[in-house]
Amino acid sequence: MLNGFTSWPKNMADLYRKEGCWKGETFGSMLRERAKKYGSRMALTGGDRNLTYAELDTQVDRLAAGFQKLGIKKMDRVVIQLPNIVEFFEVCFALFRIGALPVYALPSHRSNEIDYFCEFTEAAAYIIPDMHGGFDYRTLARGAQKKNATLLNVIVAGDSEEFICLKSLYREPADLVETNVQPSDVAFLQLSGGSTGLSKLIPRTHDDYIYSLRLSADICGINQDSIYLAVLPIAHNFPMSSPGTLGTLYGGGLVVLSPGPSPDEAFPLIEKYGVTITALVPPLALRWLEAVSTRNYDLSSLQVLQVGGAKFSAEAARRVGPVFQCVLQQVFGMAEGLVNYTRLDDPQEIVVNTQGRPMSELDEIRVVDEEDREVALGEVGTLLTRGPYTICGYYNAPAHNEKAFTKDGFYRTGDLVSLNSSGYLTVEGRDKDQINRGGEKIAAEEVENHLLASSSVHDAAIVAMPDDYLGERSCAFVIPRGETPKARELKQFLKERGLAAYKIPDRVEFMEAFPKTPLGKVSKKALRQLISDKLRASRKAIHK
Ligand code: J2J
Repeated sequence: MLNGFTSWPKNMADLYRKEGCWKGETFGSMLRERAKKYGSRMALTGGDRNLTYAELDTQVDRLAAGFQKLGIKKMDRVVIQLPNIVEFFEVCFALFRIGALPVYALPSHRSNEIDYFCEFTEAAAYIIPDMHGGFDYRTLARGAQKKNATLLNVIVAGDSEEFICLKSLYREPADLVETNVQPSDVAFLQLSGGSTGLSKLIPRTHDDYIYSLRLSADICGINQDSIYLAVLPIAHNFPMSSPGTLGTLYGGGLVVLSPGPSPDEAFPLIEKYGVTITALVPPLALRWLEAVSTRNYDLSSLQVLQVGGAKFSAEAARRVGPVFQCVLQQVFGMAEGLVNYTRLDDPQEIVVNTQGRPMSELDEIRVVDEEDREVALGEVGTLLTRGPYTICGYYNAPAHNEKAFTKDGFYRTGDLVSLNSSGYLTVEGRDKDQINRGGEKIAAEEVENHLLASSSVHDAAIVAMPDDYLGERSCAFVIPRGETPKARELKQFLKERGLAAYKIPDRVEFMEAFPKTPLGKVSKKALRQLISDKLRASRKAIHK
């Protein structure tokens, strides 16, 4: 068992097995079975690479043997930071097969995040592309290796320079030494959006994650004829599991990898492969809605367009069906577990106005007030949840877990929701200190701590400001120390500290003192009000 992992209480685990949620599968065995069943059918296509189920299975054995040769063992953590390429799946399944744990970094992460993941997980390896999006990932590897003695292996998909070349690792399938991987073992560490300090890590087991894939594939109508286009970064939980790439592979469909999310990259792939389902965050859905009329691609194969990760406005939701001639599915999920879907045959008003209902009958949800008392049906409250695929604790974070979970094991999502009489949830806001920048989550405290490291900052508070396109952007309120710095200097300061670009505040406002709550804490509510009033006033001035 992995140290720092909180497993389900025995009575709950027994229940989930008895109810048939956890069927005792592992990712390694799942791929082996799919290869037997679907052998010559295409599993993955991306760039200039295609793999059938049988080929993927063999490649995975070959690479798993190579990882073993390098000394990577069961329970070792391996930070993976790869773009949407076929190698991502070879790497993940090879690690699953030997029981090592991928830690899913995103391509947008920089030294601030990567150094932390490597250090916190005591990673044995870090796997990167050479260059992607004009950025050289080998520079991150050099920094991470300097700071982390345990990081013995840096593996590069591409030109490896002084590091290990991924291609050189593939051995004979027969070289693989069978590892005893249990369905109840942790399979990987996913990242949380975070609200306090750095992202917490989320341990997901084979049992619980595969259950979520099975349910997702069923609810989203995935079968052998499904063709899923991955446009969001594939390491993120939404395009990975709801049903995402892994749910599609679970169901025997084809996964098509788009190098990026723009209509000019994705639309040709939809036409070429006859894509049936894809997943977007709201700002991308808006961009695609605008792009359809000015592009000349046949998108008629599309049956389901999923939107999730952040609140999708009802007005935009109404446009999806008519513009794409397909079904909209709203998805409200979280890497910690719980996923809600609108169902494919739900009436239009449910699909447009709600974010769906939990996927499992064994998901327990409570909508509560500040004292954890359940609110009346239809009232807004904080969402708490517990269930067969929702974690019972973050990895190695006992103090944080005390706050993030109730005594009886419910996860505090930090989302403000209302529940209707048919069990559907509508997301009404948030009571966690986080900014949701079009699906990308920013923990305010993390960025505030970086700003406080500047000699020109006395105090800092980061809040969300409304934005037509992204839904929210971030605004940093800063009390300067001494002479007021320029906003651009502070942004540059954060960039130099290695912060991922999406975390750098979109706007900086200077002030002499922060508004306070009656208890004397900084009132973020007042700050949010202040910036949204200011934006509204400046918009009015422009329109005069
Ligand atoms: C409003 N807020 C939403 C929605 C997520 C499927 C889909 C999304 C994620 C994801 C995921 C929202 N409307 N439709 O993992 O499997 C906000 C909530 C939630 C947080 C989780 C999946 N869908 N959110 O976005 O771990 O605040 O997962 O708690 O990145 O995103 O973020 P994350």
